[in-house]
Amino acid sequence: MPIPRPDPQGARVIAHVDLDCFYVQVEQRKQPELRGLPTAVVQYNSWKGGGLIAVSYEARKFGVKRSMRGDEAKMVCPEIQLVQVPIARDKADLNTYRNAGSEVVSILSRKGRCERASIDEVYLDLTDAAELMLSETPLEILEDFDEDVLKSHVLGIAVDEDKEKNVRGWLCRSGADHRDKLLACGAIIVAKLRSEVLKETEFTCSAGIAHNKMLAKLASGMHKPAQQTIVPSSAVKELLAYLPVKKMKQLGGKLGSSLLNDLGVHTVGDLLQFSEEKLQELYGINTGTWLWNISRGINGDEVEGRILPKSHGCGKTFPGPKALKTTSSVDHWLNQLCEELSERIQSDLDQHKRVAQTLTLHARAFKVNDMESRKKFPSKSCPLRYGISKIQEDAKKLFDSGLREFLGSESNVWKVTSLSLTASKLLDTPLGTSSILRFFQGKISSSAASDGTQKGIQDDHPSASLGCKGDIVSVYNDGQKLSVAEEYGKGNDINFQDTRVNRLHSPNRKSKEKGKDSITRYFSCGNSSSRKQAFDGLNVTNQQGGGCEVDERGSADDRTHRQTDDSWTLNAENVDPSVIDELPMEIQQEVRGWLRSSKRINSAKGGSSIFHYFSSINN
Ligand code: TTP
Repeated sequence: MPIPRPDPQGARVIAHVDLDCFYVQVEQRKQPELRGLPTAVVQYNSWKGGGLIAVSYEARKFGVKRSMRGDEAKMVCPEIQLVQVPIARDKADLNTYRNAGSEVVSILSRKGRCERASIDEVYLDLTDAAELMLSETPLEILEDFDEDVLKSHVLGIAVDEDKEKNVRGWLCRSGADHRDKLLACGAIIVAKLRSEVLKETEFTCSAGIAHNKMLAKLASGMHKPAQQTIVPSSAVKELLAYLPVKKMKQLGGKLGSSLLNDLGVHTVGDLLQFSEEKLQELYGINTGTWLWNISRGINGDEVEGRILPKSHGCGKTFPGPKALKTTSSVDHWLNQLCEELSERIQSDLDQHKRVAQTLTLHARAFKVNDMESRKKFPSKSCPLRYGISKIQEDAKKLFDSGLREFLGSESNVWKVTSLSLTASKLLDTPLGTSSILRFFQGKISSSAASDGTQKGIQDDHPSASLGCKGDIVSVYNDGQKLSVAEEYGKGNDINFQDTRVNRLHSPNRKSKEKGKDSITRYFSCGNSSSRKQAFDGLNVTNQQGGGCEVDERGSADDRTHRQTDDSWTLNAENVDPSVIDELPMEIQQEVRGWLRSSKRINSAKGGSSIFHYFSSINN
């Protein structure tokens, strides 16, 4: 559901930068002899020459489109160069494209807050940089404009033969208001960034410069390739008056259809005839206000300051005769996907110290004897455990659980047409704590998933306590864009509600919610045996020489703590503080809390029991 945010006080300068025919440019950089030639990147399958996923602007002139297959493209443009996407593990390998996108992001982030919105799209908040430029250089006296700035398209100004002169006039006109002056500075900064991108990466990109994200995004696609478009406030009304509703982000689906069919609204500007109250009455308070806002070009969404992906995903589709019909074929592909996912989350952990918390499986399937059935294969989530074999084990359990639910009591023959896995809820780990965080994940997971039961597996829909919206996967027919769209949160449709993991990691949560928060809540949930199980891995060793060891060893076999019946003895005096210092801050606070209580109990009774401590919290 769209969330209405009023434009903040004070003008902002926001840019949306989008690389041109991105995969083609990456392939042309690898093979420079392809530059300037009509080129397309094709999906790896060989049916009718493979599906086109990116088309160069030279090929577009011949009428080549992304929806075509290679053979069809050759018919409309015989000289087209078809390049295959790289393949790894029998599926498309997008790493080259991801890395190329990261090169661009690192350049664009030089001038302001930067949000990586997809594999090839970035939002920039250039407000501070523009204000600074304006305070240092009055635009009226500027003479030396970069050629790229003068080629900008400024919506609303006359486009006659001397366009560059008009643009120059707009950029440095003396009567301009502050908002327009900021946009002019934004345009100068963006043109410079684009030329740096070209020089350093050889990629061209296009950009929109406006006062908010929504308008910047609309503008970046208006003039492509290698151009930029500026949206002054005075041009917004006309821009929206002609903008078909379906072109607006979040109006492509049911909401847009309802506007069209139920209200006869064809363009975003048509919405202006409805009062806010009327729109709220028809579509609810939030959506109503959001519609009222967008029809006036109001959008207060912040540029998020995120240059790393929100999640990692990989998927594969099995169209037509390729549909998977046996559990062994599903297992085979899940194993491949898990290997890729594991590699990617491990590299994220190594490079960026981020730990993924949630594993989600999405699938598409149908019942062979019940083709009419509209029932969807439910998406399933569970806490993510690191290590290929653990991810594989959990992914299979998620699939089995989904399949059971999908089939219900019927023993139907099924076919799976797409599989995808997502690792989400990527949290930063303070330096040195990754092993401990992984330990916590491992424990949550093992108590949830590896005991052979369905514990810990969650339906993946908004009402579930863990996971993301069931409809986040918009599977492109090649299964490729799926992962990247998801990764960078394209479309704002990832809505995680991972309450359990938040309890462990969110520093903002009050840690004393009647004594049942974060670790203690986790440990104290369930019956005493699950509490015991949860605590097993924490390997609290009451060593002879003193010291409390907290490490990853957690299996029942290598337990080194002393256990008597259902209690663990802990001598708080002997706890090595450096071990606690390794924990994330919020967990440190809690562990220190335990120890304080433990000391109090110790001094009162001459001994303590963590297990009893947890029991007392629970009671
Ligand atoms: P887009 O930005 O949608 O398109 P583009 O960069 O190819 O072309 P344009 O200049 O019009 O922006 O997608 C970025 C890349 O994502 C694209 O080069 C290939 C990939 N992609 C897919 O693999 N499958 C898809 O269905 C789409 C839409 C894109």
